[in-house]
Amino acid sequence: LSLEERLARYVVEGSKDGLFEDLEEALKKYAPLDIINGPLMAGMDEVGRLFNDNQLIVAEVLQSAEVMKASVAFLEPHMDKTETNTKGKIILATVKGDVHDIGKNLVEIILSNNGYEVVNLGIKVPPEQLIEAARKEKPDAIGLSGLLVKSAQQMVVTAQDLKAADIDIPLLVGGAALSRKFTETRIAPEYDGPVLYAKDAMNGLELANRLMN
Ligand code: B1M
Repeated sequence: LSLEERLARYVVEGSKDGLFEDLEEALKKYAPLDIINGPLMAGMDEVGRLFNDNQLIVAEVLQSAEVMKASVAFLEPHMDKTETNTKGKIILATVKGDVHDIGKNLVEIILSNNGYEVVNLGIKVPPEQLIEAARKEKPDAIGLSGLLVKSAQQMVVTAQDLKAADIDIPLLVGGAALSRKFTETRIAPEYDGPVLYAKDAMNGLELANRLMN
């Protein structure tokens, strides 16, 4: 197998045997984020496919998630960083009912490496907790992540609840179940402030930068 294929394999098989040596090798050829978005994500997509076909069980998908998390943690120190932490403050959360957090945590790494102060509220975060955090932290934006189809609907509810609490700071939304169209036609109309759809973590950073200017 090529290096790229081996990296995807570790994720699919949920195995760390040789993983870090191969990540070290990959760093000689690729930027850390390209390793994540390339072979590691290809592995995760394969996991999603196998799971969908009932060829993997949840426990196995969890092992794959462990490999992905360990890889991101290994690559993180090699990512570009700015020294300042003054661009703005962003609250991040995976919405109520959803436990998927690898994408959200990647967004956290990228934002905090690029000058943002991030308050990560974790997973299954109900609107009330977001409202409380928004009042306490006074962030410049709120970032919501969700991967399940029902999470897209949960984002609509979250936007309604935030609006009812008189919160109108920009919302940044992302995750596999969302699209730009859903964001513009279903979430944005329920909210008073801007609502922006990020297709990946890098795009999330670009949008945050645009918001702060
Ligand atoms: Co689950 N899961 N899962 N899962 N899981 C999916 C999402 C699924 C598509 C798999 C499938 O069936 N093909 C499917 C959803 C179906 C649907 O609703 N349409 C699914 C399901 C069904 C489930 C359960 C219901 C399974 C069950 O229990 N029967 C259950 C749900 C539990 C719950 O949430 N209540 C479940 C559980 C799990 C695990 C716990 C085992 C594990 C998660 C572990 C963890 O996150 N700590 C897991 C995993 C790993 C997946 C897949 C395989 C991979 C997700 C992932 O981490 N991708 C996933 C299939 C897939 O996506 N291919 C699947 C890598 C990550 C880097 O990408 O999170 O998409 P992602 O983030 C991207 C972008 O989306 C974006 O940036 C990132 C890239 O740069 N992004 C943002 C995300 N958030 C953003 C926020 C932003 C900006 C960008 O700004 C704020």
